[in-house]
Amino acid sequence: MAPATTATRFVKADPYPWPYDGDLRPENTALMVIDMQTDFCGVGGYVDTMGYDLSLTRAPIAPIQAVLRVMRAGGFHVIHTREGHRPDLSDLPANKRWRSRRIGAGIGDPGPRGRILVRGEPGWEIIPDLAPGPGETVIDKPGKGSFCATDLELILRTRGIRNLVLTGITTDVCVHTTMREANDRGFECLLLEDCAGATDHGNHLAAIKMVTMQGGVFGAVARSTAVVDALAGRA
Ligand code: C5J
Repeated sequence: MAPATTATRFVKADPYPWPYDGDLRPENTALMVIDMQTDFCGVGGYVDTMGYDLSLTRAPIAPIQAVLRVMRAGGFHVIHTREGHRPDLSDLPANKRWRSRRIGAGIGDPGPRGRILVRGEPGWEIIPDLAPGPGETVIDKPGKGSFCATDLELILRTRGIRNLVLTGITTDVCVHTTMREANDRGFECLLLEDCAGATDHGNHLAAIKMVTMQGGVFGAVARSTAVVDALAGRA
């Protein structure tokens, strides 16, 4: 619950004003920017090599920039993630590599932006438009979820972060997996629909809808402007 002396603050969201108890403060809330890497939204990266439409995974860049601006200015925590594997591929499951090779974009194999989804390669870098700022946390993850085989939960608990505003790509894979993992751990999650994108627009829409079922089974969904308005006191 919000401390007795603190006014409540909500973001206009579906299916409930978020967060559930109005305890929205810079101290307890983080913006998560998931996998905005060249491999997922840049020319010559993993998604491009698979032949998917980059405009879908690039669409969230400008809305994320707007949310980053207001949340940075408000003193909120910002956490970036990067999906990628060790150069020796010791953390790459054989089935994940096999599946990626089937579609012509083998993880660990050379591509136009270096070895696909390998840490330290140009394609693995976060795009310059959304580069992490000084002091912002960067989580390197070998899987789709941001909690699997990372220290993310330890960092969140240590800093007293309870609310997560989720953005990034792809909506139906890494963003959704992270939201589900976070929700099961008791974090209060908000997915910003225009700040996320998938390699298939139907999957993006389905992933958004899934969140809103059962009274908000994984949390709530809002648009970036709702966060901007709430933080400006216009909600
Ligand atoms: C995928 C991700 N789609 N960041 N990764 O393989 O969603």
